[in-house]
Parts: sequence; C-alpha cells; structure tokens
Amino acid sequence: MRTTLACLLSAIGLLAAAAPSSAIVGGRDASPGEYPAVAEVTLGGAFGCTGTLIAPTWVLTAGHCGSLTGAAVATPIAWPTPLIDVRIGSITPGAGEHVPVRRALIPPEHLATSGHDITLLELSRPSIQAPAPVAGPSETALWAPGTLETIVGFGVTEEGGDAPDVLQEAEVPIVADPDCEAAYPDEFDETMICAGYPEGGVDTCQGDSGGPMFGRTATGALRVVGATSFGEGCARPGRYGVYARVADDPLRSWIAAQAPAGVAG
Ligand code: 4AZ
Repeated sequence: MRTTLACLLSAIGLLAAAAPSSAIVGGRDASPGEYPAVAEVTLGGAFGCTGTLIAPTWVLTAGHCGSLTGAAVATPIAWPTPLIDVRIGSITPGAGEHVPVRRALIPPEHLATSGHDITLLELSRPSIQAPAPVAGPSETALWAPGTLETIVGFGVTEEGGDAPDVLQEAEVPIVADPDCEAAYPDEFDETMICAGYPEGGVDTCQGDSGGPMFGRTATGALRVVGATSFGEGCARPGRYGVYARVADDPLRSWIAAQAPAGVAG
C-alpha cells in the first residue's frame, strides 16, 4: 500500500515536471479564410495531424502521420486511404472541405529514423481551395536563418494540453543548421530544418505535425518551407521545433517528382 502510494506520488511528480513551460504554443486564432490551404488530417479516426494543400489534388503532411507504424517506428507503410480523413480550408476542426484520399505516398527513406518525415496525399478530386505550393529552387532566401516564418496548425496550445477550437498561427525564426544540429545531435540530418527562439515560448506541438511553416514571397504569396516534424516537448528553451526541409533537396525533388504542381517554379 505504502509502495503504491509512493509510486503514485512519484508519478504525479514526474507529470508535474513534464508540464508545459508556457502555452501551436504561444500563438493566436487564425482568421476565417486566412489559410485556405491548411488541412486537418485525421488518421484512423483518432490520430490528429495538420497538412497543406500544395496543389489542387495534393496534400502534404508528415511522414509519421501517413505512416501506419508512425507512432512506434518510422516506415513508408501508409494508412489505408479510407482511414485518412482530410478537411481543407476551415479554421474550425471538422468543418473543412472533405475530399477522399486516393493514394498516400511516403518516401522510402522514411525508415527507422526521424528524417524524410513527409507524406503526400493524392486526393480523389481537386479541392476547391487555393493551394500554397512548396517554395521553389529560386526561393531559398525565403527560409534563410533568422527569417520569421508563420507556423499554422490544429495542435494543442500547450504541452500535454487540449486541442484548440480554432486553427492557431504564430511566427518563429529559422535557426541556423549548426544550432539545430547542436540541439538534436542524434537526430539532425539534411532533411530537417529548425525554427524557434533560444528561450522557447513559441512552437508547434502535438497535432501540428505535418502542418506548414510558411514563408512569404515579395508579393505576399504563401510558400511552404517546412512541415512540422518533431521536437523535445514544445516551446522549451533550447529545444527548437524541427520541420521537414521540404523546400530543399532531397525532399523538394521528391515532392516535385510526384506532384509537379506542388512546387513553385
Ligand atoms: C508532435 O507530437 C509534436 N515542438 C510536434 C511538434 C513538436 C513537438 C511534438 C515541436 O506532433
């Protein structure tokens, strides 16, 4: 009995220690119609992710979202398409345009590592929403270190917290690769890019996975420069958010090979 109580108390202590340092974390409600390309992606009726319509028939999300084994180990084995629910263009969960998925493609390299963390969902018909493509080869300046990017998602607003009633958005700066590698020495590879503040406070979190990190062209058009991937907790100091490096090779070329219209020219 005493042991049980001690176990319970230490479990509560551990839970408290893992509690959030702050409350997308540190964001705000998106406005209606602000992000028509952002999609809510639900796998197997329960597992929630975010995605982006990058071309009329293509949604980009995370590899660990599309992967049937994603919760345990990274593999390119996708969920059966009837179990993938995509709703596009609404800031309210469950309210977006529902379009059935025809195919789910995961890079073969998304195997047993945290890298190559993207899935492409081919839709059975074109969405009526306006897409936001991946930044093209001539747009690398849009994600230079220090550039403020916009992160958007349906994920929780604090570590271990609840999902919001409205799509969230926030801004975070791109982190130089050596600093990202220093934060995640065991995981970092060429298919990742970090964003966030050294002091934390603003970040993606659970449920934002696969969602966009947007840059903007000189005329204000949205370009996807990252897809939310992972991080140690959310918004913790020194623990940047890690994003799939979709606007750089090898991921950009892989996306362009499957969905040519999904990458800007
Ligand atoms: C997640 O569990 C998750 N702070 C997504 C993003 C981050 C952490 C966790 C980055 O889907």
